[in-house]
Amino acid sequence: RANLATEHLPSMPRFRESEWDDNIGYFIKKKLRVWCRVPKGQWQLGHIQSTLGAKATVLLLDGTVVKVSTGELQPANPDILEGVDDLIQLSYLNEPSVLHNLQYRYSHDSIYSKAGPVLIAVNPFKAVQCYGKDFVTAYRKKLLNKPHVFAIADTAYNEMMRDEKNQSIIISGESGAGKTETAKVAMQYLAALGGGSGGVESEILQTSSVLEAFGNAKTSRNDNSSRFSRVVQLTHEERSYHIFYQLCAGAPSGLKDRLNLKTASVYNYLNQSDCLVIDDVDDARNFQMLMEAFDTVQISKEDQENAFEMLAAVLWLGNISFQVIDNENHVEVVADEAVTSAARLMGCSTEDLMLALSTHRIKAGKDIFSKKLTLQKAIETRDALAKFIYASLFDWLVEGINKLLALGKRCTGRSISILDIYGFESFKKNSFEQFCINYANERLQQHFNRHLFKLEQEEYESDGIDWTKVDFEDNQVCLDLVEKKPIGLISLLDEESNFPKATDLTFANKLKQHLNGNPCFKGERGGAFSIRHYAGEVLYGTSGFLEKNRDSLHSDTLQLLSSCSCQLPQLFASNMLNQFLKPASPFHHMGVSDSQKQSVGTKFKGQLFKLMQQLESSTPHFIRCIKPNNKQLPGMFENDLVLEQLRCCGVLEVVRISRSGYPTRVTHQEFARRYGFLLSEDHRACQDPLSISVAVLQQFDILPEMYQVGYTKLYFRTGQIAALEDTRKQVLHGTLEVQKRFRGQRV
Ligand code: AOV
Ligand code: MG
Repeated sequence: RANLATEHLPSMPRFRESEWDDNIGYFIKKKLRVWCRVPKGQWQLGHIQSTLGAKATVLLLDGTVVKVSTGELQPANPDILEGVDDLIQLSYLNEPSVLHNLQYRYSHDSIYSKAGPVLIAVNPFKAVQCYGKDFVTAYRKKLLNKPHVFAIADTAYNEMMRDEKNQSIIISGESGAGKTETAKVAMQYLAALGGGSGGVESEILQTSSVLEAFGNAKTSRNDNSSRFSRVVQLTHEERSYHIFYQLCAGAPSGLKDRLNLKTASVYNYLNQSDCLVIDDVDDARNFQMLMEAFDTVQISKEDQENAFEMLAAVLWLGNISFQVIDNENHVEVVADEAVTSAARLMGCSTEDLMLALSTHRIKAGKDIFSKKLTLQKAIETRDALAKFIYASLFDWLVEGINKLLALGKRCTGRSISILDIYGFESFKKNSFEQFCINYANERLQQHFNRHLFKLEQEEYESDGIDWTKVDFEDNQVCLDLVEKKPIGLISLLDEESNFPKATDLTFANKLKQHLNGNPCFKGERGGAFSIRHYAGEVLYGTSGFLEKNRDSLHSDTLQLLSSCSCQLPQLFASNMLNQFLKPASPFHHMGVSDSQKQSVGTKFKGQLFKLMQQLESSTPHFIRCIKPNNKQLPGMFENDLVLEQLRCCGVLEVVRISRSGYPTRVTHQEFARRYGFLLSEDHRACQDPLSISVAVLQQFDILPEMYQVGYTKLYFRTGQIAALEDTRKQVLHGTLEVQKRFRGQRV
């Protein structure tokens, strides 16, 4: 992290952006370049010729002369700063300069840049040659110090070893920005560090192939998007999880027969979005690769077969249809290939499945009687079963993989976590899924803010450091809107979900009634509402919110699953029941009532809190992925789109804060202990840690503007401690007399 950043251009005038107007004359005199916003809105480089009042005449680099108001001009950085690695090196940090720097690097295939402590990764949408084994070695041996995910992973590893603290690499960015790819690059590096004889490297890397097949799907934003629920309903242009299409296209004929498997177009859960294939993606071939990955992560053939049975069962469930039998809209299941196939794959009788999907047993006192379901209820019951099987299958897979990876491996007790989640989403139509996704991103953004702005500034203040505050967008108000009890969105949703007569519209009205005072909330027409997220305003339709939040699995369905002769349905059911039953209570199927079950929203919030706790107890390393265009195309850098992302994820403020801040901090005691021995003995004798520290700083001529002395700690600008560390190393490795060698020398 040796960035001796801002001080290397002493001849440049340094002024705040608000002082720019007073410095225009200097730019004319010295013929310095400026950014000029031409009438079309784009920024172009030029030289100011003259000014008259608030108007300036500017000669652009292409030879044209334009007249613009001085408000449309910004100082440009000198040539030698073209394409610097770290944005904090820029003398001028205005938006056109930052954009130009990133674009310049991008056009030279340097997709990684630093913004102070944060790594920026701009999605290349093509193969870039910087991930080979030679690159791993080069970063490991510190032969390369250009910004890279490898460098971040290396720092995380070193800090874990040095500080004996857990680390986390937190990757964020919009959908399609490159988070998952970046996470894989980080894993590649860490696996290579930990690899060698055990061969854990390929196992770990292959786990992502398996998890992606079951957890990723095509959306309109990203052909390989990380998702979480979408088994039963698809939006136009989108697909369900890759695994379904891979299985249908790639299963060998024996397996196909055993599963009674047809082509993807036959299944309602897959054909409803008119999108069965992805350009340039061969599902059948990917199925072969998945089988290899399964073998590598040592999932047994039997388990694989069981998993495929569950997938086929889900597909057939989606084809089960109902026949209305009376004028109250009650139904019976149509006895056809769909229901017989689903029943056979799950290991239950067709009659039992038909019964579970068309009736619910109700307990009244001691009696239990059967009630026929309406068409709507029956469809909900069927879809809930399909979703439950798929979700359980995914959990089972993750658990299995974790067990296999941990098997016989040495565990040091310290960890590096890599966080890759679904990115912020705003579609034309947004529903409960987008709400959950965006809420999670909102929480992560707060973690980012806390670490890079809030905690930083609070620490300076409480330690008495002279310091200019940098403003940042606090998103607590938006989080309150979602989380507050009892009047937050999730609480209100739960309340409405438990109310039998509630509809999506009554829910929408409830929100309007209670939340309209929150500045991040707006009730919209037609049962919609909008939330002002940190990354922009999103319009949500309430349609389906209640049902998706309830995600109710009736106790009859659970009982059916636990009576199945196949291994997995049984396991899924007992896992579910174990969640509800305290160890002491008797095992009783009818004991699970819907009100005992946590809603999806509340469960999601709980999981998110757990995640945040885990992140809070580790040292964070942030990677911000940027999507340069919406077309998933290489070589296309859309300024406005990039700027929007830089703005809303706070990158520009981070650069400002790191430039004016003191990223390295050490307590007086630590500092004295580590560097005190560099002083002569008479300096060291009978002195307190603070005096020793100050003496070290003076002896080594650390410039006063490069550090600050707080009540408890010393604060250093970027790069300063590296120089001292070097000296310390030299002294420890050499055996020359310390005092003689260093007294009076400049480091
Ligand atoms: P995401 O994880 O951020 O979206 P991905 O990591 O899936 O986005 O990236 C989307 C696509 O961009 C990939 O499928 C690649 O084609 C391309 N891509 C990203 N990073 C690189 C890279 N370093 N080199 C080459 N191509 C890349 V989402 O999960 O939708 O929020 O939910
Ligand atoms: Mg992803």
